[in-house]
Amino acid sequence: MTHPWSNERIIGLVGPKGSGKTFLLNALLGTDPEDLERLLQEDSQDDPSVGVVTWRDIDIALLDNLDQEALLHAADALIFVIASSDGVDAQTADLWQRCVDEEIPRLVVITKLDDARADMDETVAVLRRLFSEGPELIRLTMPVLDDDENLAGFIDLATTEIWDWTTPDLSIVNSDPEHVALIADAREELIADIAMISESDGLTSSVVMGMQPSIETIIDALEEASIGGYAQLIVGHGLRENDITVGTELILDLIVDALPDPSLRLTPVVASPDGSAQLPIDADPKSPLVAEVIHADMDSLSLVRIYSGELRKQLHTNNGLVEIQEITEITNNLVWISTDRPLKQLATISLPSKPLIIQDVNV
Ligand SMILES: Nc1nc2c(ncn2[C@@H]2O[C@H](COP(=O)(O)OP(=O)(O)OP(=O)(O)O)[C@@H](O)[C@H]2O)c(=O)[nH]1
Ligand SMILES: [Mg+2]
Repeated sequence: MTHPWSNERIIGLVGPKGSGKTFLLNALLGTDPEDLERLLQEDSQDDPSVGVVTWRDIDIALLDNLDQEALLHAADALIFVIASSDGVDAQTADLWQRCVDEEIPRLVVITKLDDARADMDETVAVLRRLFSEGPELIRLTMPVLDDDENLAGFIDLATTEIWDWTTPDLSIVNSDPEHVALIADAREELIADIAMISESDGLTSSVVMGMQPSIETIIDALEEASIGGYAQLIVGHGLRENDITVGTELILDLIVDALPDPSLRLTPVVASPDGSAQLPIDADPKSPLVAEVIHADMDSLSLVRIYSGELRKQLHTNNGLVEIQEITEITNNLVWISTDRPLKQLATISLPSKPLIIQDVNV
C-alpha cells in the first residue's frame, strides 16, 4: 500500500542573490508571464513565499525566502539555483556542505542558460570543483540551441531524448544519430558516475564488463541515488522569446521522480517537556503529532511543518496551550494556521495528551 504522504513533495529553493530562485519558482508554478516582472519586483527576502503546483497528481510545495534554519527544517529536499553567468557565493557553498553533512537530498538547477555568456559545461565544471571531487554531482541535461543560436531545449543524457520548447508546446523526441554522437562522452561519464555510487549490483557489474546498461536501469539508479541524497543531479533552465521557459517541465518531472516525499524523512528527535527521552516517531499521520513552527507572523498566522500525526484544535507548544482558529492547507504536511495567540519560530507543536519537544531536526 502506498503511504498517505507519498503524493507530495516539500522543496526549498536556495542559491546566491539574484540567481533566479523567484523566477524559477514562478516558472514551476506556471505563473502568467504578464505577472512575472511585477512579482519579481515585489519579491522581498523578508517575506517567505510558498507556492504549490500539482504535477502528475503530486502536490509540490515550493519555499522561497525562508530563513535558512527554518528552511532546512521545513523542506525534505533543496533545489540549489545557480546562475550560469554568476557562479556561487560563500554562503551557498557553506549551505551545500551542511547538506552533505546532514544528507539532505538536493537537485542543482543552472539558470539563465539563454544568456549569451552562459556556458553550462563550464558551470558544471566549477560546481564539481567547488562542491564535490567525487562522482556524486551528475549532470543530466545538455542545452540544445536552435538555428539562431537561442536556447531551444535540453537533451536528457539518460534517455537521449530531446525536450524541445520551440514547437511552441513542449515536445519530447528521440535524438538523431548526430546528437547521439555529440553527447556520447557526457553520457558515458554519467553512466560511469552512477555505476560507481549505485547500490544496484546489476548496473555496476554490467558497466565493469563493458556492457551498455538499459535506459531503465540507468534511470532507476539515478532516481534512487538522488532520493537517498547520495547523488545530486544537475539540470539546466532558461528563457525563450514569448516568455517560454525552457526546462521547466523536466524539472517538475525530476521533483516527482527523484526527490523524496515526507514519508521518507527521518523524523526529529523528541523528548518530553521534562527532558526525558522518547522513542523515535514514525512519519505517519497515525503517529503522535510532532509539528514545528517554520515561520511566525505578527498577527498569529504561522507556517507549520507536520513531521508526524495530525493537527487538532487544541495544541501543546513550548510555552503552553493554544487553540487553532483556522487552517489553510498547502499540502498534507505544510499548513498555515492562525491561533488564539502568536507562536514562536521553531516552537514544537504536539497534542496536549502527548506533549513533546523537538531536540534535533536533521540528524
Ligand atoms: N534571461 C533570463 N533572466 C532570468 C532567468 N532567471 C532569472 N532571470 C532574471 O534574473 C533576475 C533575478 O531573478 P530572481 O528570480 O529575482 O532572482 P532571486 O534568486 O529570486 O533573487 P533574490 O531573491 O534577490 O535572491 C530577474 O530580473 C529575472 O528576470 C533566466 O533563466 N533567463
Ligand atoms: Mg527572490
